[in-house]
Amino acid sequence: MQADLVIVANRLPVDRVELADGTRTWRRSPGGLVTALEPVLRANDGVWIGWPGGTEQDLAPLEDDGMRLLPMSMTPEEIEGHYEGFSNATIWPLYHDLVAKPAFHREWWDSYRDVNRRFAEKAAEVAAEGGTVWIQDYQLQLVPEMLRELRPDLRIGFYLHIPFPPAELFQQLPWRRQILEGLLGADLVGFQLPGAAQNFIRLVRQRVGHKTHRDLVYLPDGRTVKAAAFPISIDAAGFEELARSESVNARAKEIREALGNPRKIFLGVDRLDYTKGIYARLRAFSELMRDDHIDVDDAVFVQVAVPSRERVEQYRVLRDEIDRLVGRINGDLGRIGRPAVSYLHSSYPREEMAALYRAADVMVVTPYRDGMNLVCKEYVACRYENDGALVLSEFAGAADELRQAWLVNPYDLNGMKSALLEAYQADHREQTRRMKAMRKTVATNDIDAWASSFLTEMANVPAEHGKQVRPLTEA
Ligand code: GDG
Repeated sequence: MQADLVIVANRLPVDRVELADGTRTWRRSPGGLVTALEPVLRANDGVWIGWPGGTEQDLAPLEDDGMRLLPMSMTPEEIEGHYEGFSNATIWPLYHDLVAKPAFHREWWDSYRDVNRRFAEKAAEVAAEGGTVWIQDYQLQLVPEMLRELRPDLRIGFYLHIPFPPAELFQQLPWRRQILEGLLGADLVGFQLPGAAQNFIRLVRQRVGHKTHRDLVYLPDGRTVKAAAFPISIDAAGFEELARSESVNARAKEIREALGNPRKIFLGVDRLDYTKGIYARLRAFSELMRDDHIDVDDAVFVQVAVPSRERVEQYRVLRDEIDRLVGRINGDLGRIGRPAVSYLHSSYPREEMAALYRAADVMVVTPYRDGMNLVCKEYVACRYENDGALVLSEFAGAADELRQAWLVNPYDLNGMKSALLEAYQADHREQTRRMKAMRKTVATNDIDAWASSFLTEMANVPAEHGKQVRPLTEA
């Protein structure tokens, strides 16, 4: 198998699942990334390398809807060391401004390096002469350098979906230099925001000692590496189409009825993650109820918390804390048939998500730190009648684009209460003014624009670093 375009990501766009009768099969896991990359992969006869979940070994390559997928297997030790350990208990909290304390373990690092090497070897095996390899996210930061050593003929791109921290935090990492050198194997390193690219450039200058100028790094061997921002987005048109469908609107009505037709519905949708600020937002909301600014007969807060990384200690602790808080809020403030918070620890199909977005009057997205946050963009895409209010944390990457949201500092509980109340009380004109502007932004900067801007930039990499891939999705 040889391919001109290779995507390397921790996860494949399909999961390995076991059916009730014990047989094993593949299930498509839909996401923005695959929606964006599928047409480009097809146009370039590309391949996607990634882990399908689970511990099954020696999985054969497969085709899904014309897309070629190459499953990488993981042992239980690798899942513990590389994935749950170094990726999610070291890098994740460190890169999210130490919202939780990162743990540093040498065995986790060893496992991270070994898994990165296996991914790099697989990419080196399948990339065609002069091909393009696009590596995704924080689990694979060493792959660019490892791959370049094996295949200097390739064009290599890397994209980080999460924030890249300032030097003051990054330098805590015992393996800081290896990570920077790992990333420098790429020709183009993409980030969500310009500030992250600047953090990276500054660290490379200070810690590795390379010459830099603006967004470029000059390596001793004559190669240059570019670091720039490519803010990710969603399939806006696809979401709007779903939101306009009769079935989704009927379901939205059903949801409102099931909640007792309250005047206003507040909504939060997040992976159950300590970066997302779920606890603080529920507290802010409950204080507004306690202080009689909002009546439990008038409003309800629906919080969807999608199970995530359940074997990592900090995530278990968080789940217990939220469980307790929701119990206390409803015990104190709820009435029979009228909870203050309707809490759902579960994941849902895309249609149900769209129905929730249609049903919600106030969308509350309050992470302490978030690379971008796609949920707020999905809400905006679904509000085709230009109504609804978005309360958004200043510390989500999306706040750079969605300036017309009610922006909040999630660490400031009183500030958050005022913003929630303002959004709750905003009249239709005010909502429309803000929503119209945000909808324009999301419709223009969609996921296709993101993928083609990255691949166009890759096509500008000097010819000695491989041949060009066709960047346009319709190519
Ligand atoms: C990382 C970065 C960055 C969630 N629950 C369900 C479901 N989802 C979908 C949402 C949304 C996506 O998952 C979540 O994306 P976010 O951006 O909100 O957050 P992370 O998972 O932390 O993503 C983040 C992103 O990567 C992309 O670069 O924006 O900053 O942390 O699309 O709709 N989808 C379905 N059922 C669920 O239960 N179908």
